This record gives sequence, C-alpha cells and structure tokens, in this order.
Amino acid sequence: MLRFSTAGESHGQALVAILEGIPAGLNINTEDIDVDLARRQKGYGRGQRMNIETDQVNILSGVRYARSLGSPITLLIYNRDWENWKSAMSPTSVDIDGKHLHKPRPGHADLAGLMKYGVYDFREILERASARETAARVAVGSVCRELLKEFGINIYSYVETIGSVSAKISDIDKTKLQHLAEMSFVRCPDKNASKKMIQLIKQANAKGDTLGGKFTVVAENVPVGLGSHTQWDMKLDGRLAQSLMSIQAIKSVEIGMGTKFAGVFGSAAHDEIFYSNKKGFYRTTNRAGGTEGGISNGENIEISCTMKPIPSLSKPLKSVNIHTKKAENAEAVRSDVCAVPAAGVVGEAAVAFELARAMLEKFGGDCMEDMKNNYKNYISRIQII
Ligand code: EPS
Repeated sequence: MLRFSTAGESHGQALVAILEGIPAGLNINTEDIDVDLARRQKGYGRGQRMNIETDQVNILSGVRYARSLGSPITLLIYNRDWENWKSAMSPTSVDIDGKHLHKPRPGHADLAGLMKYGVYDFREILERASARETAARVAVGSVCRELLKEFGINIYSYVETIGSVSAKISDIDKTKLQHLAEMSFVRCPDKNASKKMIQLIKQANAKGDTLGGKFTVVAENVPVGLGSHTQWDMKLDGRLAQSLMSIQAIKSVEIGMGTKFAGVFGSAAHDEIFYSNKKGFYRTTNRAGGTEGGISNGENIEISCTMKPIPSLSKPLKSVNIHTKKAENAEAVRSDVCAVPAAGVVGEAAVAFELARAMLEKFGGDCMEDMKNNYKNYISRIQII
C-alpha cells in the first residue's frame, strides 16, 4: 500500500516525508523533485519568506543510483530560515524571548489548537499548521508523478479565480492550458485575468489584507477502473477530495461540474456514451470530471478547489489576548498575501499521490516491471470489450 507522512515545523530545522510502497526500479531524480519544489515557491503574492528559502530535496533512503529500491523513501528539505529561529525553536533549551504568540488569528488553527493541546503559546500550534508543510507533500507528489508518467499520466493545474477576478477558461484551447498557466505569474492561463489578479493582490497587500481563490487540477490519460464503487472508502472521487481538502486553507473540492450540477436537468448533467471501432467507448463531454460511481471512467480527472484567504492579515482582525482575556487585535505575523498559485502545485501533488496509490492497488507489483505487465494485461483485456 502506498502511504506517506510528513514531519517538521515551519521554522524548525527541516521538513521530512517518508513515502512507503513505491515499487523498485522507478527512476527518481532530485532535479525533477526540485523543479516542483521551485514551482510551489513561485506565484505573485507570496511573502518575504520565499526570498529566504530555496527548497531542495535531499534523499536519505530508498533510492540508489537514482532508482527506487522498494524500501521507504525519506525526503528531507531544509528550512533555510531555521538560522533565524534556532533559539525560538530550540528542541533543547528554553528561550524566554522565543517569539511567543498570544493573540490568536481568526481563521487559523491558533485558538482551537491551543485549547486542545493545552499550550500557552500558540506558536506551538501554528508551526505545524503552517502551509510550509506542503513543501514535503510536493516532494512526495513529485515521486508519485514520476510513477504516473511511466503510464502516460500527466497532471497539471491552473488558477481560475483570485478574489473577485475569474479567468475565462472555456475560451482557451484545452491543450494550451498547462503551458499558459506555467507562463503566468499567478499560474492563470488567461492573460487578461492574470493582469487583473496581480492588480488585486497589490491592492490587498496595500490594505494589509489577503486573498483566496480557486484552482483546478487536471490528470490526463488516467485509465478506466481506478477506485471502486464497492465500498465507501474505496471511491476514487472521495479519496481525491480527502487528499485535496487536507491542504491548508482549502474549503471546498468540486469534481467535474461540481456545484453547477445543482442547477441543471439530468439531461445536461451527464456524459453520453458513444462507440466507434477506432476509439472504443467514448464521450464528447466530461461533466463528471473523470469519475462515475467512484471509478475513473477514462476521461480526464478534473477537480477544482477553493482556498480561503490566508488568515494572517498584516492589518489584523479582532481577537482576544489569551492571558489577559482583553480584546486586542490578532497577531500580525509575516505571511503571504495570496498563495492560490502555490496551492495549485500542492493540489497536483495531492492528486498525484492519490492516483499513484490507486494505480498501485489496481496493478500492484514489487517492481516497476511487474506493475507495467499487470497494466498491459488489463489494458489489452478492456480493449477487446
Ligand atoms: C505560512 C506563513 C508564512 C508562509 C508559509 C505559510 O511563513 P512565515 O511565517 O515564515 O513567513 O511563507 O509558507 C511557507 C513557508 C512555504 O514554504 O510555503 C502559514 O502561516 O501558513
């Protein structure tokens, strides 16, 4: 079974991920992982922290001569900012001036976490709640993406909305979306909307405010048959949603037409089925977003996520000092103004992990060769249906 967990505080020494279940014989290059780590760091609207960090992966286990061994893969990313936090985040000695925080930010894990864990300084909560952790998830996703590439599966994302500005995605040739998104400072394929989004982020920054938005992740070439209708926790759409919803600040996940399904008749909601000798079964629409009954149906997986505006405002909201219980403004801590472009890259990683997991369940194998043979047999069986 494919699984991973991460460890590390935002201003601690490093982030670590352990990924278990990757078969032996997969090519894994640190350079490829670093490309995704760098993509996650970009995007107009990120804070000063991104000028400090240059995320690079160190592979501590599970890979030899750039090939997986089938053993747990440990990925480590140092926090360069640790140099500035050695004392405040020391695992050994107490720092009484240690950047303690007492005025919880509405919308952050600060207050609920502080109450739940019985701490008196919510730095002990935010350090782990921070979206810095997503660097480790992107490294994991990058390895999973390499596995998926072996089967021709390509994953990309684009930003659709930032605040009140929405892109006109339907006007753009689908084959160009990936390239255009990579070219944009906000990872939005619509050039006009990109400009407006940047303006809006500038305005939010000037006002000490923040912005959220919406991004879409697309997975192409996914075979029919990942996930299963037979049990609630095997349904691919549910598993993708869980993986994406767990990304910091994500508040909704929509598959295919998503919430738009509510407003249409059934005749405009589903993807009619056709057959030709050349193509086999095919559809001319993909309203379902690539899953039916919790099973991938061979169409692109298309899944959108809404991210709330970041809760660290430089013009802070009202809060209460946890010691005096007096009304005060929330802590104003360094943060991003908008991280939707980065979240799209994290979304790709979440989808890559979940699809790699489903591929391994279906095609298994201790080594890539076995997995590929299982895949080939399956594809030739369904081609004759
Ligand atoms: C984050 C706050 C900021 C972001 C951070 C997420 O960090 P800092 O408090 O150090 O300025 O930069 O994101 C990252 C460090 C990252 O790598 O994405 C938060 O509170 O979630």
